[in-house]
Amino acid sequence: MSDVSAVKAALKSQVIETPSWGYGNSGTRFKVFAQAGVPRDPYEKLADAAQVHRYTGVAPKVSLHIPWDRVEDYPALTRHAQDLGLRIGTINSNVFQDDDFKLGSVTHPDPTVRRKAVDHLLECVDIMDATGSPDLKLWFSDGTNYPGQDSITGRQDRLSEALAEVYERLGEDQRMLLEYKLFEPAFYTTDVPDWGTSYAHCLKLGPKAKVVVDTGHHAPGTNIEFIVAFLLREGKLGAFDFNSRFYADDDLMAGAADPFQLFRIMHEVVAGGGLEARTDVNFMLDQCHNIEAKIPAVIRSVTNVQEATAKALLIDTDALAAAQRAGDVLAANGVLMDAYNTDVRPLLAELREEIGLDRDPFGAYLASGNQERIAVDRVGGEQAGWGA
Ligand code: AOS
Ligand code: ZN
Ligand code: ZN
Repeated sequence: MSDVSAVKAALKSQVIETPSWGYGNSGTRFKVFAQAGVPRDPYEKLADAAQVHRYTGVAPKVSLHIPWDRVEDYPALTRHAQDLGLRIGTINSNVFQDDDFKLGSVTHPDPTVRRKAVDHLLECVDIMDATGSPDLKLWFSDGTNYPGQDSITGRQDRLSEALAEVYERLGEDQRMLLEYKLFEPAFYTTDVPDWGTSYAHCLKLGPKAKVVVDTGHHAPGTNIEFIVAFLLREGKLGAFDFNSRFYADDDLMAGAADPFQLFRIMHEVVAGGGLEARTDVNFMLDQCHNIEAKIPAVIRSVTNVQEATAKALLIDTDALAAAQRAGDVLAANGVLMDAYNTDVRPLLAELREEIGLDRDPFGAYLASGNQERIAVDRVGGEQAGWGA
């Protein structure tokens, strides 16, 4: 696509969903560094997300996490979101922070523990009904640490049974997003370790079950864009959890470690129709900001995703197709690199101006005084949940 107005229209319609836990304190298992002004409850997390949306214009959805964002009154939380110009996005389930889940949740050998886990997932669907959330995200930390610890096949059977029960509970317009992760916290087997496992379960479940690609959840060197292209072609790419990694599941800002990879991913997204409403791909961030200021870090992540998207949209697809048909390897690669090497910041600045925003969301936020205000107003902000 090289028509600038079409590029801008596509960029304006892209929605990037931000995670509630990205606004709270977080850390590693070694230390959680508390920051001044972090939200004290889910209401304040939404207020921070509203700041990101206010300056970027493309982040009106917020992922919640249960129980970290558990409240008494979900309709009230939903109204609060609406008042801030937001909507509640994905509901993230948590079956990994309870002592009962030491040996697994939905794959646990004991049926009473499995029941508890499935009940939590069903509760998350109830919350979706109350908040109008379209997606339930499932990430299972389930797995084993030692050969022989449990039956790999038996655990797949239990997983399948649990997923089927939750799938049945989904409403007409609700989806289930199944995330995979190579390892951690389980170090020998993980029950949903890769896209193939997630895809196979989703395929069996039906059209409302889709795969989530968390960019930090692969072995080093994995070609993530291939996975993206494959899943999109099969109609099974439900969402991204964008973040950056240097080593494992680092959860650093999207586009910080390897902007070229993010561009390659977005190229496959654009080529496969993933920006079109019909494919319903949810562009979420899944990050924690351990040492950097949180709201500006989320703003930067959003603009990094936008920049990668803009570059992907600028690819001269006619020239690319011609070079590919002619078998001209260098020309084809050159077309891609031309787009990647384009400075899209002026285009994005122009686009923001067109919708009444500051050209520089990061600078405008820093100049707004919000950061200083929340540092004074909020005392005793809470931990996001990670490292808790
Ligand atoms: C865990 O490693 C995952 O990336 C999940 O997406 C997790 O559910 C999320 O970070 C919040 O719970
Ligand atoms: Zn994730
Ligand atoms: Zn992760």
